[in-house]
Amino acid sequence: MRIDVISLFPEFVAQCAAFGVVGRAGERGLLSLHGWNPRDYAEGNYRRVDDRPFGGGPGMVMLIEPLRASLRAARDADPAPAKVIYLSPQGAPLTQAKVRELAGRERLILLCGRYEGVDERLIQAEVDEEISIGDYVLSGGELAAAVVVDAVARLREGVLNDAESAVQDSFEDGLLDCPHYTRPVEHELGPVPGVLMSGNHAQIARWRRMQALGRTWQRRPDLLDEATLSKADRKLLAEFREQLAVAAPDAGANATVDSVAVNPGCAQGTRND
Ligand code: 4FV
Repeated sequence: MRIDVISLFPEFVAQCAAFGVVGRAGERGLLSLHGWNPRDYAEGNYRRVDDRPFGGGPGMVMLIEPLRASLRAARDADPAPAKVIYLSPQGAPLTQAKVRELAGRERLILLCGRYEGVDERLIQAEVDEEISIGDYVLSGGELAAAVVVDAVARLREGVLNDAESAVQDSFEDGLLDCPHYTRPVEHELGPVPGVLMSGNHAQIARWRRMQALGRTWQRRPDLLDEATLSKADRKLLAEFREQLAVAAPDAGANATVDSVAVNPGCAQGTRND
């Protein structure tokens, strides 16, 4: 996969993508990242890339031509067609589903704004899609571009080794992830849920699914409305809620009863007994 980044600080995204599985993907040629700086295409001895907003108001706006020229150079750098994504708070929220869609493409061009943003005429003429990583204002689109590069790269074939890809990531099926435990089994902070030490993989999968459903219900009910739950899922969620009601009768949905308490068969039994 090839990703071109249009940015006044192209090394920013390159640095972010130089570590861990994404860094390894680059070394193994599974991902090629290329930066293009609009200032390299700016005219005049000041090489302006921004100017004051028409209509007045604070801040500056990025000029059309330096961006257009750097976009053209990025497009011409590889014959494969590229989807141009502009990262901005006005974009559609980035979701795992969108990440999966983008990971299916051979080329992306990520346009990073700075200042107040980019001249709207450039967006209308050159941008295929606007994406936001969240309802807050960053000082530049680079961090958002780095998020896209990381989330997309890890879904590319061969980037995650089996162990890594086996992990059922959050949101893969629209639910939050279940809790995770590792050594030591006993710790002053509490035991590991017994079911995880049982070796009974069916029971473990059931427990993890119940936890994913329960935590999504507790923390992100909006996701539950989106998710398609099977009959078995609804039964598991009902069981989670019953156990929660037993474990913390007066605590209601937002009870942060740790998963041990809502799990019969916990090594030490429930903390509340
Ligand atoms: C942003 C976001 C974001 C807005 C003005 C860059 C900044 C500045 N991008 N998701 N949230 N961009 O805050 O993607 O130009």
